[in-house]
Amino acid sequence: MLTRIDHIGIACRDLDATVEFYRATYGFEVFHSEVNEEQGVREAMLKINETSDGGASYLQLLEPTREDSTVAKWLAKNGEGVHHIAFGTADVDAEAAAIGDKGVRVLYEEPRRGSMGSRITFLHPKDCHGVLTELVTSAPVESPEH
Ligand code: CMX
Ligand code: CO
Repeated sequence: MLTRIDHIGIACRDLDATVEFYRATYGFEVFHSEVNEEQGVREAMLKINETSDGGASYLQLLEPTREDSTVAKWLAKNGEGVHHIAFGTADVDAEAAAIGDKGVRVLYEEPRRGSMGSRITFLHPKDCHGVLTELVTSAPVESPEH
């Protein structure tokens, strides 16, 4: 079951300036930031609210760390803006398998590491009416064993 909007991923060229926009305009503070070399991003997570499944919803601000990253490629084509949405689930493996069985392309054979030790995978935007869609199982609240 998908139980929350975990985050909305927003591609930006200048992470610090974008963080400052969200702080000054809306009062959102950075909850967590990290570099994910595998994904080729420097990111800031702004927590918006906690959710009834024990998780939370965030904005994920993403700046590419290298020119060949997916976000750099997307920025070059589209400019800054909403890059993907992410649904939270207690079991990303089962959700990915079930959605894959419906004919939607799941981009990773095994979930990979996402923000704050989460496990993530992606669904191809061309199979999701143009929306790059991520599935997330966060750690450690939902998966203390990981
Ligand atoms: N949203 C909607 N459509 C998208 C898209 C996006 N974010 N990214 C690409 N597309 C579309 C393109 O517009 C293109 O469509 P057309 O053929 O009609 O022009 C098509 O998909 C292919 O795009 P591409 O530019 O050739 O890009 P690739 O196929 O090389 O990569 C994708 C697309 C989805 C496979 C790649 O972006 C990917 O693997 N994404 C998952 C990983 C990721 O996004 N990581 C960064 C975030 C990390 C995090 O959230 O933690
Ligand atoms: Co994301």
